[in-house]
Amino acid sequence: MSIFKKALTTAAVATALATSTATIAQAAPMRIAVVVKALGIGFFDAVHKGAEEAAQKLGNVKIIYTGPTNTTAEGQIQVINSLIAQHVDAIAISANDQDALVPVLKKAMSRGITVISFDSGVAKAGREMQLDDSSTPLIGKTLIKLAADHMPNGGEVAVLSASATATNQNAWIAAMKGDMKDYPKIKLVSVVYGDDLSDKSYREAQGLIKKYPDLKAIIAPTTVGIAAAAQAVEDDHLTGKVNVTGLGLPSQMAGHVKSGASKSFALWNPIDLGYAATMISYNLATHKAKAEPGAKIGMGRMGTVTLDKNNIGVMSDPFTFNASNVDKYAKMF
Ligand code: RAM
Repeated sequence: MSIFKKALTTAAVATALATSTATIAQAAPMRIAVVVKALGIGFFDAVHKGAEEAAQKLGNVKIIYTGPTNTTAEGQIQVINSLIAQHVDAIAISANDQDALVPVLKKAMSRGITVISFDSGVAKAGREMQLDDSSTPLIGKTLIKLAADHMPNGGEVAVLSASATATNQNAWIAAMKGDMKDYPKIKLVSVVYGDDLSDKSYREAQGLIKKYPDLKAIIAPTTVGIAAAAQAVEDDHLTGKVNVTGLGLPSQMAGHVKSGASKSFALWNPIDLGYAATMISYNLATHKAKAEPGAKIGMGRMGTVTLDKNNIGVMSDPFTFNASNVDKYAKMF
């Protein structure tokens, strides 16, 4: 009897152990690292919000939101090495340099980590796919049109960008330059870089204002740059003379639209971007989808993204904000 009892107990213990091991295996969350250009940028805080929303929806997914303190490739390389050491399941990165990150991201992929870039892309060899915020030609057209709409007689414009190696800003500026043929009366006098740092962007904007007294518009295709430039225009009492436009966050630009420093600007929804990048990372890491030309990859409530021959897909169109709608969106991002 006692032997029988013991046998039962052993079986019960074995079952309990097997169950708890299964529970533990199932309970380990998938870790998706969202690596941004730098911490402290409002745009990426909104991306983070969307990533958390996707993780909640998926369940059993943990977001590691991280990035360097400055928008440098060196800083991102350090961050990625640490994520490799932690054996994360996936990395979704907005790159400070499309080439410099390739070796370390190749290393990540060789260790079985899913790697995608979003927003600011990595060269093909360093990622499985790239999720563009919006179509590059469309952003180029939008940027110059935003300025031109308020320059009936043409004149001088300057660009205040993020870092000189940012893949996304460089592509948008190149597209915009191509579209300037449709605006023969508008002259691009300078392109300067504020590195997505508020104080540097502010100083660069002041430098442009000083150097080009006839400047009609500053086009800043960066949320940090556009807000800093609008502040510089207000502080220098040039509202109405220099129009600040480009890509901005409604929450940071509403006051500048009210002051008149910015007539209008554009952006896509950065919360959707973080959500979509997380959904894609999950689908690739769980092998529910494969990044290859022509593939349609699920993005949850955002539908699917179709990859081109370079494994690049586009999320959505940019949207224009002005005095009529900025307050509504300022509450969101
Ligand atoms: C900044 C960043 C980001 C860019 C936006 C528009 O927040 O440079 O990469 O997409 O601006």
